[in-house]
Amino acid sequence: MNNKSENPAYCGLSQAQLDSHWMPFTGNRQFKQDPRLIVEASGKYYTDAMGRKIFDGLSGLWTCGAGHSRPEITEAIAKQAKELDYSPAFQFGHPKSFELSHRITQLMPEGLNRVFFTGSGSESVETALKIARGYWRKKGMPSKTRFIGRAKGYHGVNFGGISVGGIGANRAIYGQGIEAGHLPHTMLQENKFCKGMPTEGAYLADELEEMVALYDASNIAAVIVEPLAGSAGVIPPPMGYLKRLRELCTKHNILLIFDEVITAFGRMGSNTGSEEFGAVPDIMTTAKQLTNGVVPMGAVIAKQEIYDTFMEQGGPDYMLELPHGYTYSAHPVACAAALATLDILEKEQLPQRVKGMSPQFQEMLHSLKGSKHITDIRNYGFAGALSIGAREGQPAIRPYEIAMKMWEKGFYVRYGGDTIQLGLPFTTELSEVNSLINALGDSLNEVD
Ligand code: PXG
Repeated sequence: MNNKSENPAYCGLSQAQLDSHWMPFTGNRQFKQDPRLIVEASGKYYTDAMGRKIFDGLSGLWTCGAGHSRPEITEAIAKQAKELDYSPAFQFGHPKSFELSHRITQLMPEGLNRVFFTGSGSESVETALKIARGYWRKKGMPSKTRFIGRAKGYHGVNFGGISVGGIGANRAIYGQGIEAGHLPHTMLQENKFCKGMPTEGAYLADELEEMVALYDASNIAAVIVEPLAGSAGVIPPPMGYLKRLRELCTKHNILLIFDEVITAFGRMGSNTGSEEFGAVPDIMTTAKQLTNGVVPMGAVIAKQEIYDTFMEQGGPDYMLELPHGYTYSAHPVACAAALATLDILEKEQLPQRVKGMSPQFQEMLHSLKGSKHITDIRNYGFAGALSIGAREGQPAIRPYEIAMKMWEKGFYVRYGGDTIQLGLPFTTELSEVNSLINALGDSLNEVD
């Protein structure tokens, strides 16, 4: 069919309409020649423009673990929009944000009990970095401004986030960021095909001592890491690594920030990665699963001592203690979506379900070892990734080709860099894992 507007794959869109949207993290030129349009979602499945059902193998973008179009959430949103569609975020409040913040603190490791709302993961990261710098000023240590991130880390796309982030392609064209150093990543050769947490690599946390020797702790505000690195391709922490980082941060009086935008609210089989891996940060960043992806929202959770420091050093009561916030911080509709999401996670015991089923997911995923092109497999909870060997001269093309084969077979998986990533919906059945893994095996074979 030559006329695009008559081709059902285009949903009646003209080329001009397609061209007008500059899509995020997308090969725009390629997409607009052959768009992959999704028109509906329900439970664990999408419907594409051609009416095909497609299994959601990444829960949206790690967002929709409880499944799509949950009536509990959509009804809560509709009710909230009718009752109070928006309320000013600054100097006024609405009851649901307080209900939600208190609810979130109950899911947090002990001591993290002050919640600041944002509109996304990137905003959560910027907020956490600003709180960290502001905190040291309030403490009378204004030289503590540098951040330490980690190679392969992903902390969103704002300037602070890409500066502490360790994915070169996301930084390369943007020039100078903020002062940051980077710990080495933890993907060791000897940990290839490791199931769950690798045993080797805790010593890599000791590199922080080198950074302290180089920059001096008096100049370092915080260390920020993902407990499990998501975007770089599901890199679980080596056993003992996060505890060691915690000890070193405490020893040197450096704040520890866990970026749990992917790991919080169930995906690891616990409420948080912190709980699952047994190390407690000073500040945690979250987003994504908080509202099941239905309305944009993030939350930054800080230790009370950090909050108290801002309050004590805040001057007269009418003064702002933290000159920071977003028009959409604690948006009432987002709060309603989050409360309904947390109800579902709790009622259906979804983190526990993930924990119970993750050994089977692990075994099925690792059954792909030995398949064509696979150079590594990693997993934890309901997160998994395959590393794909590069075709000579065309480094990133094979994961794309594999993901497109999967799409043709009725499975959405994420491709990026040299990886294929899986983030199963929390309600996935074993039979669905089985079909997904079989389709992956076939797709790997079909690609040169
Ligand atoms: N921190 C972490 C750890 C993330 O994973 C962000 C911050 C930024 O969140 P926002 O809401 O600003 O996008 C993220 C986002 C992938 C993938 O394929 C991961 C993310 C986003 C899109 C795709 O792994 N993570």
